[in-house]
Amino acid sequence: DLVPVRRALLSVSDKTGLVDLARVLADRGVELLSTGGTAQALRDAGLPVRDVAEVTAFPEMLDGRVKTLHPVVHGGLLARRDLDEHRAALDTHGIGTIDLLVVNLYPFEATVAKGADYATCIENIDIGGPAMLRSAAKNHAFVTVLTDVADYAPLLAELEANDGATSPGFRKAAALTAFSRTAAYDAAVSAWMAGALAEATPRRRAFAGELAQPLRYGENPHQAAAFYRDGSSRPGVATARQLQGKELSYNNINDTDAAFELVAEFAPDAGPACAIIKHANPCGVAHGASLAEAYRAAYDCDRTSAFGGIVALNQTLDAETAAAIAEIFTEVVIAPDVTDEAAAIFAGKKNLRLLVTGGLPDPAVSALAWRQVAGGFLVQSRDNGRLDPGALKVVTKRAPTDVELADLAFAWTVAKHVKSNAIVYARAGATVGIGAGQMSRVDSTRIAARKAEDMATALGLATVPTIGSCVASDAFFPFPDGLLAAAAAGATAVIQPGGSMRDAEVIAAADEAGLAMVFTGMRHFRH
Ligand code: 93A
Repeated sequence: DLVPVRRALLSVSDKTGLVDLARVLADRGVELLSTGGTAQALRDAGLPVRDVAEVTAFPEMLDGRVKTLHPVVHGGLLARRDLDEHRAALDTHGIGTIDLLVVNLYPFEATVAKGADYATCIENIDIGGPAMLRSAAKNHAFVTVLTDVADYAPLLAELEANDGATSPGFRKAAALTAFSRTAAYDAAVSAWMAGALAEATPRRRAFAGELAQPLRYGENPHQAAAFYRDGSSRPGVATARQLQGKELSYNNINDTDAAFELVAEFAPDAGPACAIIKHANPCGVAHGASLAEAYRAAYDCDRTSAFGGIVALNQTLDAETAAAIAEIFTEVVIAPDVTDEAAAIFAGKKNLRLLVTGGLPDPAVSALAWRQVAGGFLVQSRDNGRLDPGALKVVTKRAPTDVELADLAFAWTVAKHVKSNAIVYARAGATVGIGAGQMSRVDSTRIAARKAEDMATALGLATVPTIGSCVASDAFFPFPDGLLAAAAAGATAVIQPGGSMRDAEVIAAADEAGLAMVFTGMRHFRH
C-alpha cells in the first residue's frame, strides 16, 4: 500500500544533497527531525527542523555516542501501524511515527583508509545510525529508508509520482539497500579489527562488499554479473579512474587485476616494466630501458596471444609507448598515470579502455584472498611471498652467473603470476616462453618452448630465444623429465622451490646437462 510521508528523521555524516532533499520535503509539508550537526545544516539553510533531543526530551550525550538510541526514535520507526496494540502503545508513551529515515553513517571505511589511529577508528564506528537503519528497514511495510545520497533523487521522483507517498516496491528495495549497507559496514569493522588483532590471519571475521557497478554480463553472455568493492584502498582496478573506452566487462576486470598485480612486482625505480595478459595469464612480461621498449619486448614474447589483451605498466604511460600499444587491438591499458600526449594518442581509439590508478600497490602487503566453492568460500592470506636473493641455494656444481641470476629472479617473479603448472623462460629481462595451467609440469615446459619456437619463426629470428634462457618453475620438478625438456629447449639455468622426493635425481640430471640450478624454498602455486 502507498504510505504517505509525513514525518522524516534525517541524520547524515555526508551532508551532500541534504539541504536540497530537505527543502523539497519541507515544501511537501513533511515534518523534519534531525540530530545535532544535520539539524544545524538545515537551520543554516533556513529550513524548519526539530531536534531529536527535543523530541526525546533527552540531550545528546557521551560525545554524541548516544543521540538517537531512544525508544521515542525506535518506537516511531518500528511500530506497526496496522496493529491496534502498537498504535495504543505509541499513544500511551507519546511517540509519533517516523515515515522516512535518511541516514548515512560515520565514515568508518574512509577513516581506516586514511590510516587513522586505533582510537579514531573506534570513534568512527557508528552505532545509532545502523540501529536506526535496521529498525526502518525491518519495518519497510510502513517506513522508507535511505542511506545513499544517490537515492535522494529517486525518492523525490517516487513522492512526486505518488502524491507524497511511497509504494511497497520502493520501500522494499530501499530496505534491501539499507541492510546491505549495514552488513558491509559491520564487515568493514570486522575486517579492520581482524587486521588490528593479527596480521591477515583468516580468523573469525565477516566478509562483505558493496555494489560498485552492475556489469552487462558475466564470464559468458548468459551469466548475470556485478562488481563489488570490499572497501580496501589498494591501488588497482577497483579504485582506478577510467579515462576512456567502453564499460569494463567481467573478464576485463579479472584480467586487468591480474595484469596490474603482476606489473606491480616491478618497482618503478628499478626501471620500466610491462605485462600483457590474456585470460588472466601473462603472454609477455618485460623490463626495458624505456617503457616503450618494455612493451615491445613483452609483445615479442607471444604476439599472437597479445592481440586483444590487457596491458599493464609500472610507470606513467608516455606517448611513445601509447603509439606502440595503439598499433594492435588492445582491450585495456592500466598504468599509474598517463601523460597528456599519450592520452591524446589513445583518444582516437574509442574502444580502448584506459585506466589510471594514481600509484602501484605494494606487492609485499598482507591481505586476505578468497574464492568460492559450493556452499562456502576458502580464505587465505594473499601470496605476498617475494624472492629473497640471499636465501637462494645453489644446488648444482655450476652456480648461475650474475646475468643468469637476474633472469632467474625475473622469471620466478613472473611465474608467481602464471596459473599452475607454471613454466617461464626468460632472457635479457623479458619472457620468451610461458607455459600455463597444464595438469602436467612437463607439458607446461614443452608448451612454453614450442611457443618460443613459433615466435622465432614468425619474427624470422636466427635462433629460438629459449636458447641461452633461464627457466622458472612455480613448484618443484617431481621428476627429471621437465628439467630435461627445459635443457633440450636450450635453457642454461633453472630456478625452482626444491623439496621433491627426487631432488637428488633432478639435481644429478641438471649437473649432467651442465645447468646451474637454484632452490628458493618457496612455492608459488596459483590455481
Ligand atoms: O555515536 S552514534 O553511534 N550514536 C547515536 O545515537 C547516533 N545517532 C545517529 N552516532 C549516531 N548517529 C550518526 O550521527 C548518524 O548515523 C550520522 O552519521 C551522524 C549524524 O550526526 P550529526 O547530525 O550530528 O552530524
